[in-house]
Amino acid sequence: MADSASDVSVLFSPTRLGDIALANRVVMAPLTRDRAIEGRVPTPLAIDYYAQRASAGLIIAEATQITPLGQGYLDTPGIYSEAQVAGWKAVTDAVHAAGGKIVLQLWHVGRISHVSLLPEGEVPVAPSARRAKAQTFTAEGMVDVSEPRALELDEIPALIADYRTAARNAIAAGFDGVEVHAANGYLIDQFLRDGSNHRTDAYGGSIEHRTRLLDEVVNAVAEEIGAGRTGVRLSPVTPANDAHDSAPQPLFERAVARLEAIGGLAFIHVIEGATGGPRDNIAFDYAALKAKFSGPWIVNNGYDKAMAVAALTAGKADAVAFGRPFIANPDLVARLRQDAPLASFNQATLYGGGAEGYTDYPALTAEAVN
Ligand code: 8OZ
Repeated sequence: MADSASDVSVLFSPTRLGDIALANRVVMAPLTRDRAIEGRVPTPLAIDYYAQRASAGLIIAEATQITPLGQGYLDTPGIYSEAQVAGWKAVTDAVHAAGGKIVLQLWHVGRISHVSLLPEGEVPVAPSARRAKAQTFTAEGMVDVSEPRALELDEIPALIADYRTAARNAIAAGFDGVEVHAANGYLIDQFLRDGSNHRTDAYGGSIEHRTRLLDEVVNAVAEEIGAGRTGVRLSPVTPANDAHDSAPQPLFERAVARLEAIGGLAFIHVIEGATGGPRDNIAFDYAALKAKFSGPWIVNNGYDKAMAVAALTAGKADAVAFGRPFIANPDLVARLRQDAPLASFNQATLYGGGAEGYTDYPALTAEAVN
């Protein structure tokens, strides 16, 4: 019989997510911080910010747009220019020097954008020309998102090519892999759901059609950089950004089955419940979802140490992603290990600004960071 100490140790035991070896099961979830002020290049402060958090088994770096048209918030970073690749290279070098692993979250916001954030004359693109009931953060503060236009069928190959190029750029920038952002009501999620996808072509209508873009994007990325370096984030029942679907259980089971068929993906990362909110907003059978996939499974949303240990011990997950706890606790792994108190973050410095509320949250002690 395992005693309680060895039960807890599961959280700090090594594992592999595809080609990526992790020192522990504590993953840093992607966190948008809106500090990429110059050329949508990660701020130089991001070098320290991520290096401070390198004791995570894996860092999933913040959502990063694959193309200028994929941006939906002020000052989020990209991975489509040489300057962005160079900026990210400094980040990955610092994380690796500190002994960590880091993947990049590849992001296209689709309709969750505003014309002021896009290249001159462009409007947001989406599966269908239906505006989301959602707001975004611009130079003028929070505003309603703009009316999108529907992507033409013949634009989809170029969109998939943008994901492929972004994945190649991420590897050139030294990342250990990528996470395709297919969650939280952004472009791929907009295609998945019948609340936002009203297309009548091969990318809309049936579940088979609505899961096609996800499948093609992840296939392209996996082909480009290797399936073992490619992960995917899903959020089956989140209402974030006006995401909704009439039948999420069969939809996401089919989505995961298609990802399984690609073979050898590094991981699937599932947000359980409402992103950053209640875990039980809509009933959903996560075990049935996990049963469709033979690879590593990361769970997320409101986990504490006891919940994380319970999920790992019960075989419900291979790793647990913590988002908000990492903001004010750069040494979260050490704090969890020691049952030390967790600091809370300042909401006012979450998005935008400089070092304050970003790189100035202290570790418990200099030694404890390891
Ligand atoms: C918070 C603010 C802006 C964007 C997500 C990338 O929800 C985000 C995001 C979160 O996935």
